[in-house]
Amino acid sequence: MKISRRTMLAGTASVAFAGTLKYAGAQTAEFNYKYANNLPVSHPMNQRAQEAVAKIREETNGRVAIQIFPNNQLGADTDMLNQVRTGGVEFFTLSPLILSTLVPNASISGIGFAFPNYDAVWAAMDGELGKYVRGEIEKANLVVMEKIWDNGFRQITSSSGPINTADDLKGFKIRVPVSPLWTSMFKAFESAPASINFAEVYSALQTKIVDGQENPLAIIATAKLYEVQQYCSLTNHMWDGFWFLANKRAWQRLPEDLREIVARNLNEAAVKEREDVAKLNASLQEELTAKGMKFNQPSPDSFRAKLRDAGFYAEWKAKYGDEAWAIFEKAIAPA
Ligand code: X2X
Repeated sequence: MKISRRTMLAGTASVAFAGTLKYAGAQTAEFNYKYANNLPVSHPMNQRAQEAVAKIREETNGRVAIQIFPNNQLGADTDMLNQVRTGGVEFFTLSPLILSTLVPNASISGIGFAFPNYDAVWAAMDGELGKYVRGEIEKANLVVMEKIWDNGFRQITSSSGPINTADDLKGFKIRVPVSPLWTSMFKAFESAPASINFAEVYSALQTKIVDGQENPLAIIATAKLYEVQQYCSLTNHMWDGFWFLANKRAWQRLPEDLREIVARNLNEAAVKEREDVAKLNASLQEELTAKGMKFNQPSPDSFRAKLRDAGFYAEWKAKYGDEAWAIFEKAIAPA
């Protein structure tokens, strides 16, 4: 590739905008696509995406250039979902639960306490349950990559004290992402959930609009939520991931051979990212403790009982319908 002064300058400007993500010379590529997401640059999702984007550029001989816009630079999740639908951005990663604002049954993988561990998660999401959800996403005219990326098992943080049992969640002012399933779950716990996009979470915690939030350790660490939250309760109350979505027209503009290169590299990156996040979640408790967080490990029993007694599972079974629920139950059945 010939590097002109113009491409060099364009590259420099992009670097300044995208934090530490490298980006070189969009002008020379045939397909200049944007990938937007809500996570800090240091999160494994952005690190592995950056590797994938470099490989895609190389393997397509520079024909496909994907620029990453991390950290809500192009808007909050609900805005970015609109953008990927209209083509304002070509790629976007989103939690299945937030995606359910467009594809109602996409949230089924986030039902409380569904998966006992990662083996069960990947068997389901790389298997029939994931296939079912991807079918639903495609019906909404979005393209979705086969491998879902990991967000992780979610833990509750607070500035007011540890959560030991379901009773401690009563009246608790907690931020939840914008999704009916999240709101419903914390209403079942009799908390006071507030729907807030991730773009606003740090400031909502800092200004005490809410007392707590829930996220996997990798996000608590990379988004520096430990600066504004003192307690972390390892509730593991749900698993969450990120579907890698593409705008359909933009995807179809790519010739078949380029689509194969893009999809293969993104899916390979997803599998590596899963390993990174699992490792991080195993090591981060120590690191976050050193930063001043206080951890506790509650038993899941009172939380599960509360959800059951509140009719949470029955309500969502009725909402998803018998077909989806049957696939879900099969996917979470002990092997
Ligand atoms: O918004 C959140 O909490 C996050 C970052 O975990 C999601 O994308 C669902």
